Amino acid sequence: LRLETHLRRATENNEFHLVYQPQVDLHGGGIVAAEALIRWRNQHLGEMRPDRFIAHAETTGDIIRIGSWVLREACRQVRQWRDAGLGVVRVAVNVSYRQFLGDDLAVIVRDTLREFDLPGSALELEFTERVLIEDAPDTLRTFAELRALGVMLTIDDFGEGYSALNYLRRLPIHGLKLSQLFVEGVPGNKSDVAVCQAVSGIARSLGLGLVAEGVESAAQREFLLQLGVPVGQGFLFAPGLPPGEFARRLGQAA
Ligand code: G
Ligand code: G
Ligand code: G
Ligand code: MN
Ligand code: NA
Repeated sequence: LRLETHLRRATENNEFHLVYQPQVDLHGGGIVAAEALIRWRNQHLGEMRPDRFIAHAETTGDIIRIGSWVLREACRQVRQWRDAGLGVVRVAVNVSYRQFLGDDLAVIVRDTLREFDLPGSALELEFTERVLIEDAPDTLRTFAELRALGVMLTIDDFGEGYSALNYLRRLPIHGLKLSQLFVEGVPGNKSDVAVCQAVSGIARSLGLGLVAEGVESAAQREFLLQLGVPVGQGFLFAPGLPPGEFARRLGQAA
């Protein structure tokens, strides 16, 4: 069977699960949020990383169903963590551009928050830079509605694409994620240092939050701290963790 066929059946066959990668306060070391990352285990295809099927699912339209599952599962999980007294943790969910166009995202998000009796502040949505590039008519309205729900809105992998900085200024977002593409080279690579400084400057001057991705070494963490980046995510702290392991770490910090 082809990838498409397996992918179409994956949701009903319960083949997806989420892992949770901590976002860490670079000063104090505490966990401030978790990014939910999808994993697919299929008995014929084995373990499939998202970079092998998300783009595909965007083409076929399966991403609409998968994306709704991810949102619901992440909210179910954060409800459970809150009920267990593990603190007011927020979960960040990746939203693909196609999902953004497909349905009324704000309605889906509102209904899912209601279902699990969660405040909007329990959820963060990570959008790709495509929302800045493509001038979809409903973008501003949807962002405004999501923001009104109290949901945190961020631009993922910032700096990789051709970000329209003018448009960035008009979107009511809360933060940016500095792409690991540039974090990788600091503090040694001069042009990576320059891009990190520039993105940090953009975030500061627009009053946006900033999360550095792909933090793997103490030297990178030190550089980012010097730059004033508040939050980091990466293998230095933890990879994506099964929910039980993430909860264990939250519990230790509490
Ligand atoms: O092997 P890995 O570290 O990705 O597994 C993470 C956790 O996710 C494991 O504890 C396992 O119980 C759970 N898990 C693994 N595969 C699946 C799956 O296909 N579906 C669901 N619902 N959970 C899974
Ligand atoms: O977890 P990993 O580093 O393998 O993720 C690879 C890519 O897949 C990343 O760019 C990440 O944003 C994307 N990704 C992971 N989970 C999801 C998801 O639930 N939805 C979407 N749209 N993308 C995801
Ligand atoms: O694009 P997005 O930020 O959603 O993708 C997150 C991806 O980055 C996940 O696939 C995750 O496994 C990966 N990742 C997370 N931390 C690190 C890191 O420190 N180094 C590298 N190389 N990849 C990372
Ligand atoms: Mn992301
Ligand atoms: Na990213």
